[in-house]
Amino acid sequence: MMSETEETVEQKARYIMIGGFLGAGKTTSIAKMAQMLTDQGLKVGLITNDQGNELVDTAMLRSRGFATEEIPGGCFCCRFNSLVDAAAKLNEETRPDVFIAEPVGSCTDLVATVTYPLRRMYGEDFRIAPLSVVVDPVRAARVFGLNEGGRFSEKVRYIYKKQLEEADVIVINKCDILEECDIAMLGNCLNEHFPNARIFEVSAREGKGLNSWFEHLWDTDQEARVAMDVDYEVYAEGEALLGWLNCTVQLSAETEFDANKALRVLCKRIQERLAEQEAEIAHLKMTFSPDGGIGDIAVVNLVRNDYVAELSQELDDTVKGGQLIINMRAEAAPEMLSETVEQGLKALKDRFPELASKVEHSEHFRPGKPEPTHRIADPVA
Ligand SMILES: Nc1nc2c(ncn2[C@@H]2O[C@H](COP(=O)(O)OP(=O)(O)OP(=O)(O)O)[C@@H](O)[C@H]2O)c(=O)[nH]1
Ligand SMILES: [Mg+2]
Repeated sequence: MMSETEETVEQKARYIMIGGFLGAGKTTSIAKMAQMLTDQGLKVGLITNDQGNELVDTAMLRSRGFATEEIPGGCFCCRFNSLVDAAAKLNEETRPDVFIAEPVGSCTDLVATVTYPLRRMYGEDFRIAPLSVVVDPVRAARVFGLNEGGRFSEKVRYIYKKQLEEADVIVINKCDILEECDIAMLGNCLNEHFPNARIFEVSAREGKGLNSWFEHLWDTDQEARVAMDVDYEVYAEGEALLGWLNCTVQLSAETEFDANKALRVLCKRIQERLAEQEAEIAHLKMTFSPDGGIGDIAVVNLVRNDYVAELSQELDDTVKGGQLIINMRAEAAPEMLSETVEQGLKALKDRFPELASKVEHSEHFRPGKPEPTHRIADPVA
């Protein structure tokens, strides 16, 4: 994969940004890419980003041993200087050959607000790869009207389509859950709508199709062209329709309990309540880190109302306590998300009467209007 000359790699670190809507598989893809590069002897530095604090993605990537910096409390475009600081911090610690950054899943206009400013101000330090936008094929088929099913409202779909419009590379992920003919239909549809994007079909989880995508990101620099127009009023309204909740809870018990099962119970109750409220889930993700653990954590995800929550990482042993992190994004009032978590914790108590839960941090909100630090629409002007 590494066709770069060693000299170039030494001089400039590669900056790879993997975008895409909430729950599409960005973190899963980044973990695979980071592992592949590490296996090849390269040093990676990962940067996660979210509107809230206490991030599941950071916990997940760190648990796998990758140097990871997070930018909480706002998106890359609005916290551009923090992105540069995060890269500098990683540089001090590990001097990465490659930075891989995951922007917030409801963010768009990343080319004009992140990569072009990076190129102009820090072009000496970074070589910028094409922007990838990862899609969940079931979600995408619904957004483009190919299939029925739970959908977001129009302004959220505006963001979804804008993300794809600026993509240099569109990655149809989770091909393991679709028939080939469905993948081909979605591929044709995306190709019709976004003819300039290169399309890859992959399964990040199963590691299928990743090599050619990763090689493309390694071998190609992002092409300079005029960035797309974005209506920031519609973008802001779409962002605000998505309720955001992040919280951290300490769980403890006198006797050992099965944390995998506890996560399932909690997730199921939250899912039921959101379905009752007809609130479409974008992504509910939770981690449980055992007290005194040495890295192993349990992770549960849910990316649609009509889907089965999945434990993407499990703990092998029972535990007596640990830290639960909940990150939830859904098209719903943030207050409702907060009540839903309270009810979920109550359901957990009913199921595990000996379990005590203490909420240590909790925030719920609608993201504010994006106000990028920089916006460069034409990189050569
Ligand atoms: N079946 C299948 N599931 C996948 C694949 N890649 C990711 N997933 C699952 O999709 C869910 C979301 O994956 P993440 O990688 O957390 O998605 P994300 O885009 O980083 O989500 P946000 O950070 O919340 O925007 C998890 O349950 C993953 O296990 C895949 O190739 N196949
Ligand atoms: Mg993620």
